[in-house]
Formats: sequence, C-alpha cells, structure tokens
Amino acid sequence: MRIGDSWKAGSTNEWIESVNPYYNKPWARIPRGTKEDAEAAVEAAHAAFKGPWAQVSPADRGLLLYRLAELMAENAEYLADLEVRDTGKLRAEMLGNLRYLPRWYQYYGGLADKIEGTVTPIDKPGMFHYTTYEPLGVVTCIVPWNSPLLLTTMKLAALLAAGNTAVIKPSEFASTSLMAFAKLFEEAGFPAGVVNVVTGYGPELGEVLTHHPHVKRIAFTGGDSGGRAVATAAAQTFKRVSLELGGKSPNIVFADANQDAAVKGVVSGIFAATGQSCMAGSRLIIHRSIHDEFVQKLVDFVGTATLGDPNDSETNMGPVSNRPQLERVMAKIEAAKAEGANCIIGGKRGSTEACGDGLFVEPTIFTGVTNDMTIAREEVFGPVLTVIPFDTDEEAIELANDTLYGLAAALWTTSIERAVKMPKKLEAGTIWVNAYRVVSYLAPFGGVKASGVGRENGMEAIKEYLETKSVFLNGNPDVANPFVMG
Ligand code: TXE
Repeated sequence: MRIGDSWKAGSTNEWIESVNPYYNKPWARIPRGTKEDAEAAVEAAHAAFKGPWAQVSPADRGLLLYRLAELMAENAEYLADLEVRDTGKLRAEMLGNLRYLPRWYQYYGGLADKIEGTVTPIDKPGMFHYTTYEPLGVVTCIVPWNSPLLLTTMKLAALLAAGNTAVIKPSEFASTSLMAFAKLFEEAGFPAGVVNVVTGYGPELGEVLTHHPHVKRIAFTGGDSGGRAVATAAAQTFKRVSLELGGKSPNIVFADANQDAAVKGVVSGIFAATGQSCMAGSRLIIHRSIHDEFVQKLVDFVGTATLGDPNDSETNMGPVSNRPQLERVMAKIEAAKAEGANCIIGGKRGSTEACGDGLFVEPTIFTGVTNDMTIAREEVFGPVLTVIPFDTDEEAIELANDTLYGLAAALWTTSIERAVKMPKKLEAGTIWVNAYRVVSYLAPFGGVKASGVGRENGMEAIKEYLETKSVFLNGNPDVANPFVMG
C-alpha cells in the first residue's frame, strides 16, 4: 500500500488473493489493510494537506497534473494489462480507457489556476464583499472493481486540481492497477502523502475512511448497500458525500428508429463490458410494432458474439469479473426464469472451448417481461437484457421512469420532435439520443433517485471539492446598532 512516502504491507501482514477471472486462478496478492493502516493513510494525507501540498501554487498543481498525464500515457499498456488481469474486461476497452484517461488530468490541470472567487455588489453601505473557493482537506475515494482507474480518475483529477489530498480505497477484487498508478505520483513530483492507496475490505477500512474527523469528503462508486453504509457513516460527522450507485437504465427504441444502429446501441449498452457497467442499458423498451423484428435482429447479432480471452482482439465479451458477481448474475437469471420471463438466448454459464475455466455467462435476453418483475427492477450487473414493449410515447416514458434508479437513459428515433421532447421527460442524469455508453471528461456524469448524488466530470465537478468562503470587509469606522442584524 502507498502510505505517505512508503510502501507497506498490511500491519498484520495478511494478504488477499486477486483472481484472474479468465483463468479463474489467483495471479497476485494484495495487502489486507487494517484500521491502523487506514488511519496512517488519513494522517499522511492530512499532513500533506497542511504541509507541502498547501505550499504548491495552483499553477504548479496544474503542471504536476500535466506531468502525471504524460506518465499515465507512457504506462498505458502496463496499467491496462493489470486491469485486464484483475477484471477480465477486454484489453481493447481497458487500453482505450487508459489512453483517454490522461485527458482528465490535463483538463483539471488546466482548471487548477482558474478557480476564481467573486466580488459581490453587496447591499451594505461602506462594505466590501468577496468569495473565495478553498480546498476541503482529505478526500476518501472508494471505488469498485469494474473500472478502477476510470472511476478513480473521475474523482481524483478534480479533487487534486482543487487542492485536496486523497486516500484511495480500491475494491478488494481489483486493486493492482491503482497500486501501480500510485507509483507515478512520486515520479511526477507530487509531495508524499498527497495520494495514498490502502487496500483491503470495505467495511473494515470504512470504519476509518468514512468516520475519521480529518476526512472531509467521501467520493464513492459502488453498489447500493455499500453506498448506504458510507452515506450513513458520513452523516455522523456531516461529511460531504457523492455517491454513484449504478442503475436499471432504459434504452428506448421507437418505431421510427434506424434499427441497425439501434441494435448496436442496445448491444453496447448491455453486453459491452459483459454488462458490468453502472450505466448498463439493461431494459430495452421497444415499440410493440417492431418488437419481433427488432428482437430477431438483436438475437442474430448477439448470437455471433465471441466469448473468450479478453486479450484476444477477436473476443467480444470477457468473463464476469469475480465469483461473487458470477453467482449473483446466475441467481438473477434463475429467478427471472422462475418468475415466468422467457429466455430467448443465453441464460447459462459460457462453456465454449475459449471460455476454459473462466467465469463466463452467455449473453442473455429475456422477453415477456413486465416492468414489475424483479429482473426489470433490480440491477443485475451482468450480460442480461430484459425486453419490455410499449404502445405510446407516454407509456414509454412511464416505463422508463418507473424504476428506483436514474443514472442514464437512451432513445433511438429519427424524429427531431421526439429527440427534443423526450430528454426533458426522462428521469436520469445522462441522456443519449441515438447513442449509448458515451462518456467524456467534459460532460457531467451522475445519477438521480437511487443512482446517487453529485456529479463527476466537466467544469462543475471541481466545485464538488471546494468550500465557498464569504468575506465581508467593513470600511465604516464604527459598528451600527449591535443589537440588530447588520
Ligand atoms: O460493490 P461494493 P460490490 C453493484 C452491482 C454489484 C453490487 C455489489 O450491482 O452486484 O454493486 O458489488 C467498498 N465502507 N455495483 O460488492 O461493495 C468496497 O470495498 C466503505 C455497481 O463490488 O459497493 C469497494 O471498494 N467502503 C457499481 C467499493 O466499496 C465499502 C460498481 C464498492 O464495493 C463499504 C460495482 C463500507 N461499509 C458494483 N462496503 C457501479 N455503480 O458502477 C463496501 N465498500
């Protein structure tokens, strides 16, 4: 683990095996950090915040972030390789991510010296008023296993540009890329303690990372139950929190859609990354008049998807990332069958030769689904699509919004009228029209309802890591009536 200026095993010298889900074999071991280790990391981050990091000017913070971006680009292949081994996700996707992620550090590096306060036209005679934006202090980043570096970067670039320090807690299932990434901060010239990485189990480390008085903010991405635990803990000491908790996102296909493009959009929404994406388009909401034709096209397309080695450029879908997740996905598939949904493709463990001993699940589609079935309500976080027909635009919106979640939604249409009207009616943080699974460092990302609170990416994300200070200067020689508010 990276704590302050040193590399440490856990204080009890216990280790957690990291399993490569393609071979279904351990390939690395990571320290099982303890509460004492988490405490040391928070102290190191706090010391850096009060000490050397506070001495670095905003412009120089920006230069450090640019240097980090260069190092990340130079190490893209290596970091992508670690993520593929830990998560089983396609090398093509992880390397694509790694080549894009430096943009976040460049963008926020550029913003670091543009955090300007305001002068207020204050309504108090003889007074002058201004605001400044100040960093918060130590920020805890708690991230899941599906895209460790992407989901960390969406927090870290903005929080560092704003002048905070960080303790990162990767998932116990996928820690190695963040440990390797931590090395680059030293090389880039960041003072020790600005970025710390502690590994281990969430609830154990969470007792410090979400409670410690020096932690001023928590940025969390993960499942509902982890998110609820973190938010509850944060409430005890009134820490600021952002939560990105996944979803049950609707992908709506209208009768006037370009069907071939929509088929690809639906596939990218739910089968890319083997469905292990917070923004997965897991509910296809489709106009009844094209239901049969579209579903047939989808089955034909999905039927040709190749499961196998994530390093092979011919592979379309890798394994599920870890055994507990595999078991959750299979249990949800069985429950959907028992509930009466009609499994028209997939529904089983992947068993081709290329799947070997890997944790594969076949791409699975259920028709005959109603929106009240469990399979249409709970996040599966796997390659499982439910198909729900609609008759009118109003019904499509009603079905799309009839969910606890609200991370993303997409619509496929050639009607400019629908393209303009529908986004206003959809309850989701991100809307795509004739696209799916597009993310940019420039575009705010986050959810509504049970998909969470707060936004990452884009200009406004930097404010998530800043405190506004309001300063009144009294130019009057005296104080007016002291018993009445000024
Ligand atoms: O997530 P967890 P898991 C969903 C998906 C999946 C389910 C569970 O449906 O099936 O969540 O996945 C840390 N205090 N998503 O178990 O537990 C944990 O160690 C502090 C959606 O992997 O939420 C890890 O680092 N930390 C999602 C991180 O939280 C705690 C991505 C996320 O783990 C903690 C992944 C605690 N009490 C899964 N409990 C998305 N939004 O993209 C856990 N953690």
